[in-house]
Amino acid sequence: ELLLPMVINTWNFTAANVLAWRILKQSQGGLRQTRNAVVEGCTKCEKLQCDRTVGFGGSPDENGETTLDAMVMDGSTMDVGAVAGLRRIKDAIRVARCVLEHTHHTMLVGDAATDFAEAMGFESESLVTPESKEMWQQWTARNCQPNFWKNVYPDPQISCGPYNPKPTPLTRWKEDRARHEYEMGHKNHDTIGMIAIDAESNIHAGTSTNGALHKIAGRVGDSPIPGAGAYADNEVGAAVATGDGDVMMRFLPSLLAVEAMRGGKPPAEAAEVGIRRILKHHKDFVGAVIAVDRLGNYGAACYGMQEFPFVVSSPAKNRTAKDRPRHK
Ligand code: SD4
Repeated sequence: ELLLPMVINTWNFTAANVLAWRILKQSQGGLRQTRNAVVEGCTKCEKLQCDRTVGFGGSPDENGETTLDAMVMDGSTMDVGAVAGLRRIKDAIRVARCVLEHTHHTMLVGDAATDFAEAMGFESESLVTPESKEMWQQWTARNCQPNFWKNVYPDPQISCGPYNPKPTPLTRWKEDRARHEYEMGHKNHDTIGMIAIDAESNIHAGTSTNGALHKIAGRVGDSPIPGAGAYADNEVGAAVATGDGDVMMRFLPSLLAVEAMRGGKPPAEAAEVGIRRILKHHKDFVGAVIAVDRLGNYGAACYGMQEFPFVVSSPAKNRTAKDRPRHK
C-alpha cells in the first residue's frame, strides 16, 4: 500500500488538510512542496479562524489582545522558523517561514517580531474582533461574580472590583481556566499541527495557534517551540502536539515521540511516550500527540479528552480518523 506523499493534521481541520494535500500533489515532477503545503495549509486555518483557536480574534489575553504563536520545521535541514506572541499580524506561520528563510535565527517574539513582519511586507492590523472582545468582556465580567471569587479574594471589593489593579493574576488565571474548561468540556486546546511528507520522505512540520484561553499577556505556549509543538527529522519522521502548552513545553513531547521512533517504536506507541512522560507529573493534563514515521505510517495518543480527531490525506486514505479514547 502506497502511504506517501501524505498530509496529516490535528483536529477536524479538513480545509487546511485539503489545501495542503493539493499543494503537495503538485510536487510530482521533483519540486519539493512540503514547506508550501504545511505553511499554506496552516495559513488556511489562520484565515478561517479554525475553532477560534487558530488565527486572529480568539483567546484574548488579560488585556483583550490576541497574539499568535507559529512554527515551521524542515526535516531535511533541521532549520526552524518561529514566532511567539506575534502582535497585530494575521499571517503567523507565513512570518515564521520568513524567519526560517530570511534570517539565521530560529524564533522572533512580540513587537519585534511584528517589526520584522512589517519589514517583510506583512500588513499590521488589530487582531481583535467583536467576538474576541465579547469573550474578553465575559471573562472579565465573570471575575466580578462575588461568589465565585470569595474563596480566592475574601474581600468583595477586590473580587468584584474593577479589573485593574490585577491581584495575583496567576491564581485568578488558573481558577478561571479550570472553570471554563469544565463548562466547555475541554474545548480550549485546538492548535493546528501539520506534517507533510513527499514521495522521497522529505518532511516539514508546522503549527499555528492563538494559544490558551485566559492567559496573562506575554504568555507563550508550546506551539512555536521546536520539540514541543512540532519536530521533524527526515531520517526518522515527525510529530506534532496539541493541548495544555504550559505543561507540554516542559517535556518536549514531539521530540520524545520522534526519538522513540528512532529507537524503533511504531508511531502510535511513540506518540504515547510523550503523553505518558507528562502524565507522570501532571495527572490533570489535557493534550494529544500525532507521530508519523518517514514512510508515512502514523499513530496518535491523547489524554484528558473524549476523543482526538485528526485528518489524513495520502494515496491510501483521505478521511478523518479518530484516535482511541483517553488513556487511563
Ligand atoms: C498552547 N498548545 O498555546 C497551545 C494551545 C493548543 O492545542 O490549543 N493546543 O498551549
